[in-house]
Amino acid sequence: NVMLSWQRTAYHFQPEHNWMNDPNGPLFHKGWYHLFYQYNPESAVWGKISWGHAVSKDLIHWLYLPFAMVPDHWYDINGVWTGSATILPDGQIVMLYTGDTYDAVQVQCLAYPANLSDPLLLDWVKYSGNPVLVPPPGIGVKDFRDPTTAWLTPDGYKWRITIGSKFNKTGISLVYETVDFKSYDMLDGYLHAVPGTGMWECVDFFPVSMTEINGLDTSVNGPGVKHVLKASLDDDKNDYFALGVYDPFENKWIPDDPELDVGIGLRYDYGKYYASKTFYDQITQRRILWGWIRETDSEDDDVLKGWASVQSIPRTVVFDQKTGNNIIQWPVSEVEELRSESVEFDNMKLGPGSIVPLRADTPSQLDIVASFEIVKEAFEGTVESNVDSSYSCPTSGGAANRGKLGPFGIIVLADETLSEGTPIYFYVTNGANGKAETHFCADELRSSEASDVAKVVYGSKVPVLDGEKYSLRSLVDHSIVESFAQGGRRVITSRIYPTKAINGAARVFLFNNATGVSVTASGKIWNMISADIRRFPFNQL
Ligand code: DQQ
Repeated sequence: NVMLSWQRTAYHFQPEHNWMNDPNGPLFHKGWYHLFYQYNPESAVWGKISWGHAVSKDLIHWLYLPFAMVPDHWYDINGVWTGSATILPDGQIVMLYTGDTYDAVQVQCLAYPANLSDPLLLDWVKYSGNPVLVPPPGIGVKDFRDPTTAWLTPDGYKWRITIGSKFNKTGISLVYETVDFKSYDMLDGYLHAVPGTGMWECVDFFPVSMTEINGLDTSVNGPGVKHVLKASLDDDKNDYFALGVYDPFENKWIPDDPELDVGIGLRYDYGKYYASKTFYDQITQRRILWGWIRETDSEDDDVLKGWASVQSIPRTVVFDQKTGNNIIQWPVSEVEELRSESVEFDNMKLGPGSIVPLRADTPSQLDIVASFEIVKEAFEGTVESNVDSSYSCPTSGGAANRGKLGPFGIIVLADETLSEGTPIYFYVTNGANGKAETHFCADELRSSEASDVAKVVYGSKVPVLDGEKYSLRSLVDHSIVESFAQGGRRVITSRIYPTKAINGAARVFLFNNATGVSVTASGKIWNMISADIRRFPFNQL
């Protein structure tokens, strides 16, 4: 449908047609990054899922390959669901995934590449003894899915995986041990359980270094290492994580802060982002995160436009050494290959209520970095105008709601008259204890003149440390805006549907809608060229 074609992204990964959901089994092999993904070849809505497959040299330009796996056995005939890759020390690749059986039971299955010397890993073999795991007693047959990448036990010989489930309303992660990935023992207890969080989908479990900036292989543990446990909550469709310590002898992961436990504490992303999965890139020593950006329009519109969903720009994940209780997510540096001409702004003064247009040649494809400062004295005597220490982005009314110290930020994918636009901004309040608190928000209330799309305000509090400016980065790509605050301490992905602010008609602005302070803005805005994403040229080989 030509009418909706501008919504297609220029440098985010998406298939040519039809429905995509979770990223699956990401890995690096013989010079290529591999991305598999939940894909319905039949239509633009979820259905009988196959594994789509694409490869890239740089995580940005992609070549579509034939499906890696399709539903063709009794144990996955209703869908080849989400799974993860493990690269063994001898270079073998093991893929574990969930099969939805002919009678809708969730089972775990093993697959491996037919030919490891093929850099494209075109052919996948399903193990003849599949399924390798069925739901254990006491676990619902529809509550047992999405095996993780395996990690080695301290003896260096056995492997473990975890699989999300639930018991009544408690979200749990079951742990299995194996030597050959064909037969498994279930360990007693759970890796972790959190009451009230419901079914845990797409659990991810990986170490982060507290002292180094590189990522860690999934099996690393020891002093100076924390473990991230992530669950995708089926009940509210968000990815929650927590930092903690993994004790492999007790088979337990303990959160650092029980009040920030999995499912009740921090999220990877405060916008539309789900079913994410990391992998360890052994070449560049990065832990890289993929996530599914869901649609927020109607299924009818998805069918009309012929496709649904996009993958996020892959992000590196590291421990936030400065706060000690966060992670830092940042777009992989390869995305910067797409930066072309730029415009800089330096110490631009924005008085209360000001809006300043920025020049851009490709205003729907941008990489924007901006930092803001407000005068320190402004924090004093603000209590009356910011009494609302309970400010929160989602209930705030958005960027039109003025306070003494905010909002200020950028407006992207706006049209000339600002009848459409998506403000990404900071809003500073005096917290209950008299200390300043900063909120990072993305306001979709006027992101589209279409009527049947979600229009909400996303966001959360973000720690701003002494000496830090308010800083943001937004990757703008037609109908996706991925925004990072404070160097990646908070992330908000917006899936929006502009009807006027499209292609060259889009505009970008700096704004300060605070009533009581001026802010100064500095930054840079790059036009982004399109990524090359197309079918693998087999006919040219
Ligand atoms: N999507 C897959 C499941 C997973 C869910 C099915 C999460 O394996 O739990 O398409 O989006």
